[in-house]
Amino acid sequence: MRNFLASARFLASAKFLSACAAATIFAGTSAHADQPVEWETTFQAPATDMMRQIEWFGNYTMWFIVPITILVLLLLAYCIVRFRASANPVPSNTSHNTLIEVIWTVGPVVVLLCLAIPSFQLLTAQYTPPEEAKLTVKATGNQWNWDYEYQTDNTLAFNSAILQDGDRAAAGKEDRKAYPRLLAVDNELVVPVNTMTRVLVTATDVIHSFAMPSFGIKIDAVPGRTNETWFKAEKEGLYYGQCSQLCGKDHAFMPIAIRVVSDAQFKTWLAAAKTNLPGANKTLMAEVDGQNKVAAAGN
Ligand SMILES: [Cu+2]
Repeated sequence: MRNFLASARFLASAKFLSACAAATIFAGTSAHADQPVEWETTFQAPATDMMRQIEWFGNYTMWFIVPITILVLLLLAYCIVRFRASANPVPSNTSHNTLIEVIWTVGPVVVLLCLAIPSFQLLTAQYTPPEEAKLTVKATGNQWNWDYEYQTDNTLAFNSAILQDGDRAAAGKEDRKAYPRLLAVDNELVVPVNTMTRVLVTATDVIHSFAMPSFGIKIDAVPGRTNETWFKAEKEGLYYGQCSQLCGKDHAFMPIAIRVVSDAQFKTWLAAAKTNLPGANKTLMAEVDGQNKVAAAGN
C-alpha cells in the first residue's frame, strides 16, 4: 500500500509532469527516430506501414476489451448486491433461460469474428511482402551480439555489439539521447529509406529474437534454421530494438540498432564500409548528426 501511495504521489508530482514534457519535447524535435522513453505506455511511433497496422489493431481491440470488462464488472456488482443472502433469502430455482443462453453464445461468437478477421488479415500481411526485396541482409544472433551480412555484389559482413561506456568518446557517441545506454551499439545496421528490405534471421548458439518495435518486426533467430522477415522504413533515423528471446546471462545486453538513411548516403556508406567500416560509420554519423543538429535548432 505504501508503495502504491508512493507511486501515486510520484504520478501527481511535478517530476512526472516534467518527465512527460521532456519526453514530448524530445519526441517532437528529435530527428533520431525511435527508442523507448520513460513511462511509456503505448507503442513507439510506427516507422513502417506494418507497424501502423499493428497499432491500429491494438487500438481496435481495446474497443472490445474495455466495454466487455465494464459490462462484466457491472453484472458482477449487480449480482453481488441484488442477490446477496440477506436481501434474497429464497434463491430462485431457474436453471435454463433460452434467450439468455442464445445471447451469451452468439454475442461472444460475433466478438470473436470481429477480432479474428482483421487479426488473420494482419498476420497474412506480415508474411506477404508487397513487393520483391531490393536489399537482403542476414542477421545472425550470437551470445551476446549480432552479425550482419549484406547480400550485395561484394558481401559486407560485420559484428554489432553493445556500446561500452568506455568506447563512447572514441566512437563519437557521447550524446546519450541519440545513443542511449544499453541500446546503442558499436556498428549499426544501415539501410536505405523507403526500400523493401528482407532480413534473414538465424543464430549460431541458442535461440535469439530479432525485434524492432517501430518497424513492427519480431522473429526468432534459431540455430540451423533461417527465418525471414521484411520491412520498409518510411522515415530516416536511428531505431532501437533488443534481442527478445531469453538467451543467457547477457540477453539484456545485445541491442539492435538500425540506421535508416537516404539512398545516396547508403550507397556511399556501403562502398566505403567494404574497405573501412569504422571510417564509413564515422563519415555517415558526421553527416546525419550534423543534419540533426540543424533540424533541432529549428533551421
Ligand atoms: Cu539473444
